[in-house]
Amino acid sequence: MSTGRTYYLTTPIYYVNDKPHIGHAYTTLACDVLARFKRLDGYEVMFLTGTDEHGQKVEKAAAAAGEAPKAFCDRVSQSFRDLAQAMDVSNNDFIRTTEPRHIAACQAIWRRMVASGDIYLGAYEGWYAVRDEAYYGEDELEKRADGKFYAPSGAPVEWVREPSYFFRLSAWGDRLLKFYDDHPDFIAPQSRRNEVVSFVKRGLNDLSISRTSFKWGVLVPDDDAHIMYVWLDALTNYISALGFPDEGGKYAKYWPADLHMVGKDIVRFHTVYWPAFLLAAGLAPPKRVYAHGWWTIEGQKMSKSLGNAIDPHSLIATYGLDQFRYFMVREVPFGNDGDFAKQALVNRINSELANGFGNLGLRTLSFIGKNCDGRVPEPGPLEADDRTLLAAAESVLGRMRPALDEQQFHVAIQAWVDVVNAANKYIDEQAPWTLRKTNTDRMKTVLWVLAETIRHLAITAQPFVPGAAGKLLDQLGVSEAARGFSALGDGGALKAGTALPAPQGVFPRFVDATAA
Ligand code: ME8
Repeated sequence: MSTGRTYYLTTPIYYVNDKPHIGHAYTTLACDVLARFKRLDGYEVMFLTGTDEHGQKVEKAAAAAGEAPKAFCDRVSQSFRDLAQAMDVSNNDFIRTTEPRHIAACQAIWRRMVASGDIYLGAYEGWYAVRDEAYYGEDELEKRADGKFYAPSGAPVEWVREPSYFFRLSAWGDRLLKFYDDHPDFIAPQSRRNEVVSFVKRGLNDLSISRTSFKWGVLVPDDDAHIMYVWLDALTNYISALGFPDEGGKYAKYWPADLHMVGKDIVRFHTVYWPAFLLAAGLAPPKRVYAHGWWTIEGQKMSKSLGNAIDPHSLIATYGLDQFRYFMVREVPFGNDGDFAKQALVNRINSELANGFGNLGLRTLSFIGKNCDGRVPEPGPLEADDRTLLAAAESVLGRMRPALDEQQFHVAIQAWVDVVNAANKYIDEQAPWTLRKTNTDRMKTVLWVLAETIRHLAITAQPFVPGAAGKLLDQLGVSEAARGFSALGDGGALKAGTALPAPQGVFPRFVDATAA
């Protein structure tokens, strides 16, 4: 089904200092929805995720765990891989920054920035936050009652003084501003774009891009007293996974990336440093960086000290994978911050999945099973209400596509929910249980219209709830080959007489067994 169109999207690579939680799950799931959507829409998709394994933060975490850094990274990186698998994530590759292919790419981009005159040797003296792996100016810091300084993120900072290579970021301000002007969609949402533009307009300092006071990183070419700053190392993952410095093959096919999906905490690294590094190296910047919002847990910030981080595996075990996936991208307008509350999850899955879509599928297919000999019924002439519902079902894709091209997951899902609701209203109004006694021809038409509507809803729901959507398509007798978006519309319509397997519910109502 290849159209020759490609789509490359990435998650951040996650630090292995800590085990994965729903914040990480969120970004990865959002990307998985897009990757699946684009594949169904005929694109060749490259979807990358992975782990960020170098730097002081990881080195300290390994020491605290009493493990050698590499063994520690192997173990924690595997837990991110396991989570992706448990969430049925369809990534095409998983990059680790300790892999030789990645180290080669880092050294190659470094050499190119040296060749362009953008790197020089000096000494860094200033504040550094290990938790953020970021440098801060004194004017950005807050002095607290304990007499210590803290970054705007709340991370403690320490004073660092050591020889360092610098990237001439100060020379890139005007070129970055021009790049943002020429590429109005580069940073989204708009609020983040405004923040970045005003940050760059205030003037940029040269950036320290190497460290000498610890060893856990990629060696600087021709000077192994230095290791590369972990953010230069980490950002390069997006091209090392494409085989850079080989600029043919996957690199030629997929770069520049269509989308780097990130949390709002790391927007500056992706929209200021990364395009500047790439431009300095003579490489194209990515097309778009989307910075989504931040989750809190039952109203509180997720934090190690509060111990309130939620393990996605336990949510999947309790509520089901499709239910968890759906909630994550449905609940909060994408781009905004959101609060994770179990009651909201239960309400959402019971109203839209169990009572909404699940019930529609089960009612219709059970009725067909009992009253049409378990075969797709033969429709008669369509009436206005039938045509209205079918037209709505056929229009879902056209409403989802522009919404997802702007990463507005909640808008795309709302378009789908509107049709689920319209179909449930139609079944109540047409009352096939009454037609069964009064007009079986009309009953068959109504059931066919419903089955055809469910086919559209299930095909378009695959990116969000792949398991349940697949089961419904099985129950409608739709072959694997007829599940792409090109099968939507009349061309792929269900054929009367097709034998259907016994129907089964795909979205049970969630009843809290522990509630009194
Ligand atoms: O920053 N709400 O890795 P990281 C929403 N290694 N998203 C959240 C979240 C929350 N409460 N907590 C984490 C790093 N995330 C670097 C990235 S990329 C070249 C290097 C998500 O393990 C969100 O996507 O700290 C955020 O940007 C990312 O996890 C940070 O993961």
